[in-house]
Amino acid sequence: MQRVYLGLGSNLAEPLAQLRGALAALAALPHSHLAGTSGFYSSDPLGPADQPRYVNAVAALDTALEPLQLLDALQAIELNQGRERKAERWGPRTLDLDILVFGDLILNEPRLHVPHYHMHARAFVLYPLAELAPELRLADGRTLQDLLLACPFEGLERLPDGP
Ligand code: A4P
Ligand code: MG
Repeated sequence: MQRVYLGLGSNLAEPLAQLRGALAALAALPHSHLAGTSGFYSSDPLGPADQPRYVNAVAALDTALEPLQLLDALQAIELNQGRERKAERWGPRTLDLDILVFGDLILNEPRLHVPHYHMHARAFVLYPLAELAPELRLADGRTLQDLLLACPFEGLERLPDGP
């Protein structure tokens, strides 16, 4: 079993329901155990501004799946929840599931970069992650606490409604 942290994001078609649906699907993954879920956070869109605010969360998953098997499973969940992949970078989506951290692994394959290449500077990833793993150290040696110090909470709102 490897401890994996997953980023969840949605800004279309009832984001809270999208995240709850995704958590139920993660809990049902084979050879895996959903070990924890952060609260839900609202933030302004990063990227094109003409799209709704996002709701984000982080989940801890213990899994015996291989990294690419897990990616396939996550993409199947995204599609099942109406995700359409469009050419526009960082455009709106019903559900985005990102592998943030996969044990101590560093992967740079065409389909999978781990740790996730943009997580280091994103408040909507780092603050929910800190709820689950405040002592986390990335494979490159950087600690989550150091990343948080460089990443203001500004613009992020922890929602009263959680998982
Ligand atoms: N891929 C590579 N590494 C990974 C990984 N660690 N986890 C590949 C998941 N996928 C990974 O992803 C494109 C390809 O990345 C996949 O086919 C996979 O093989 P995608 O989900 O189809 O496209 P995307 O999500 O639009 O691209 P990208 O660059 O991953 O976008 P991000 O970084 O996920 O950003 N603003 C707020 N406030 N909150 C958000 O959650 N999210 C985005 C999307 C933009 N703005 C946001 C938010
Ligand atoms: Mg993605």
